[in-house]
Amino acid sequence: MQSYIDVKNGIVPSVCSLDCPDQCGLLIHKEAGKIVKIEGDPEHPVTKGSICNKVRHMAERIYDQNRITTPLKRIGEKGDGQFVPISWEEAITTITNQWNKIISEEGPESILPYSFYANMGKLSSKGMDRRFFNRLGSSQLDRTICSVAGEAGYNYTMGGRYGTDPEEMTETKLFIFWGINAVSTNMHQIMIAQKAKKNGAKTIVIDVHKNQTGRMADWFIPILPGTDGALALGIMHVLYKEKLVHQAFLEQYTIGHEALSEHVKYYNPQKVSTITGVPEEDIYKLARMYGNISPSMIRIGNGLQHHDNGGMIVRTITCLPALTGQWELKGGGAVKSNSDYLTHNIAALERPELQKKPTRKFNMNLLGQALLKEQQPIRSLYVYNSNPAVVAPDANKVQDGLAREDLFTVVHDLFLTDTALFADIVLPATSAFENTDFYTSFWHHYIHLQEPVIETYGDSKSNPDVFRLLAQAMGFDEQPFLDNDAEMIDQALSDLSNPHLSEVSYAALKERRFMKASGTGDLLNHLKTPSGKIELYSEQMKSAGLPALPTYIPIVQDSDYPLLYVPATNHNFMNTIFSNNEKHIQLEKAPKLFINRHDAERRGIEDKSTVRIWNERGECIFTVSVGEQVLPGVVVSQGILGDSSGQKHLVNALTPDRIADMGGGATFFSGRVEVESL
Ligand SMILES: Nc1nc2c(c(=O)[nH]1)N[C@H]1C(S)=C(S)[C@@H](COP(=O)(O)OP(=O)(O)OC[C@H]3O[C@@H](n4cnc5c(=O)[nH]c(N)nc54)[C@H](O)[C@@H]3O)O[C@H]1N2
Ligand SMILES: Nc1nc2c(c(=O)[nH]1)N[C@H]1C(S)=C(S)[C@@H](COP(=O)(O)OP(=O)(O)OC[C@H]3O[C@@H](n4cnc5c(=O)[nH]c(N)nc54)[C@H](O)[C@@H]3O)O[C@H]1N2
Ligand code: SF4
Ligand SMILES: [Mo]
Repeated sequence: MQSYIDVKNGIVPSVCSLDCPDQCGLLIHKEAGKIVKIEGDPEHPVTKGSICNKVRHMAERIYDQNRITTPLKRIGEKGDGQFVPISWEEAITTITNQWNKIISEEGPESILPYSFYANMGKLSSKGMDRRFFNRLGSSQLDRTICSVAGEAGYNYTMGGRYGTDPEEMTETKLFIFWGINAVSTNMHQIMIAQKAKKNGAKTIVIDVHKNQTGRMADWFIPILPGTDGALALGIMHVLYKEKLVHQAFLEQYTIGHEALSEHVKYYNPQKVSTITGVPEEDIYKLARMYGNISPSMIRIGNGLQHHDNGGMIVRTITCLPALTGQWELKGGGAVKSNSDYLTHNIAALERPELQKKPTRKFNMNLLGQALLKEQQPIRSLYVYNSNPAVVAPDANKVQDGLAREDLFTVVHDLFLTDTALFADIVLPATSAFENTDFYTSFWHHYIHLQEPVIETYGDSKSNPDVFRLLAQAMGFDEQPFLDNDAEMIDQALSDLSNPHLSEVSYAALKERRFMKASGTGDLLNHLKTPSGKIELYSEQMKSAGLPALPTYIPIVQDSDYPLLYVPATNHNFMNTIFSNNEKHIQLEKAPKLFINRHDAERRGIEDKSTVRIWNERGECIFTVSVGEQVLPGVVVSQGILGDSSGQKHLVNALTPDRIADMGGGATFFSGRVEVESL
């Protein structure tokens, strides 16, 4: 087969690498070897040729004049952005000399990798990098910033990240988008709901902000942050009381349904209304709709779990489809994540046996504390696939840590990000279009192969290639460091214990580009909970010191600041990706802070005026939007923004670095603030 790189003029297939559930099939149009246009692949069974605006304009990022093309060495103060180009040889030698010195003085655990899934490719995010740091004996990172709390809550109930197949949702009659801004973050889920609407399906959105997703709903239900668990319990109360539960399903497929029916008597709609801000009659109406319309599907979003009680919220909502027997129906159930249908051979890829002894592990949400407070200090940080100076909670603390003179920091990225400004050495990264890799969606059921479609940009290198160079320079001569990309994919897709990938192999993927997980329709007979049933009552949770039955636990009141602050993501950026690209900045326009009219009036704040928002951790300046988009007591902004544009927009300066109830998750949306007119 001809390599896609060799195609100078023409259209070649690809897949989107971004941290987005849709994982679209793409067609890349090339002229003279360069990308001139990106569109959706109409042959992709789920995404069917449509893609978001962000990626439609991806070429402007790939060829952005500010992209870094060579390794760089810092010559100014940390944070001020003065660098000079150096060779790869000098860069690798500088890094490994520093590391050898640190290891001899203070041991390998003084080195910490920091990464996330900005490039979702398995080789790019959990392959040669994991092999390298295992062998190095560095400290390990617990990658908790995104979805762990909710996944833990979902898994206690359902036994794994298994949910409804999006391709079956044409049958769905009721969609509940719960804590997800799907118009921006899962657009094909919206397209499926809109198609189902032609067959009479209804859409409900439950959110703290009437954003673009709330505005397209048949019914938008505003709720106070962190109270969704109580709403779900109120729905259960009505379902049991009005005999809208599916008794035969409960008996056959669940444990704890009797205990639950007693337990939810406490959560009557009157009480739940006081907690959630949802009117009592709306709680009845919602419960009756949920009890009477089938198949129904709950799309469980990330917004729910970025709270102190986020794991329990998701755990509680996850019980609902079982109460009405939705899992038996095509298009019924829920989706939090479908990742486990596509689990590959992780050990073959990451090689845990290369680690000679267990090392300390840091929760990535506590990076600021880790850099500033450790008894045995972290002396070197290696950042890739992530931009912690902006995305991590309590970001001022993180930036204070990054500014430490005695911290040797390496950042591998495509751009001089806010984090890279603090680096001693910056390494240029390839874009995903320049790499070989494989991708699995966490929403639909497909696995994709990516082969390079364009030449490497400048002197940039892929994540696996940089770790191969580092391994060689450190004298790691074991076979795992000699494997090439194709061999690594082959290993990751061989000896699979996951029956859903029984037909998938590197060879098959090379021929077909994407393949669907098989045998995914029989979830109820293969539940991986301890009891093999849907666990409405969970012994496992009890052993972990959590209530065994779904229970409403309020978020932590960490201060007396009067407003709850929810800084979620925006439409035109992907976390911080695109936030430095001119085209996307223009599309996104100026960020706003949404405040309720009552709260604005009490503070003398007028619509479109400039406000300061602050708490004990930091402050931001925003233009305000006054109205009814949020309930009293709540303020919302959109976008994970930084200050380097010269504006005070570092939203994570305000967010707490407390840890959620499950999985070590983040609590971005459980912080409190005050707002004043400037
Ligand atoms: N355009 C775009 N797409 C993206 C991203 C992006 O930055 N931009 N990021 C990607 C990533 S990494 C992820 S994890 C996903 C996240 O995408 P989503 O799953 O949509 O999650 P969030 O954007 O965190 O928040 C979703 C919604 O939760 C609401 N919310 C916050 N707290 C509560 C609450 O207590 N109750 C309720 N009911 N709602 C609440 C927020 O107002 C927001 O509308 O999107 C991915 N896709
Ligand atoms: N306030 C607030 N904060 C949040 C959130 C929120 O909703 N609100 N959401 C949280 C969530 S859910 C997430 S997932 C995190 C996301 O946090 P991150 O994953 O850190 O964010 P990104 O901005 O997606 O990516 C970071 C960097 O990776 C680089 N990159 C992309 N591809 C590659 C590659 O192949 N190699 C290398 N070396 N680098 C690459 C990009 O250029 C970018 O600068 O943010 C979290 N922070
Ligand atoms: S960011 Fe999401 S919607 Fe946009 S092209 Fe990538 S996978 Fe598709
Ligand atoms: Mo995320």
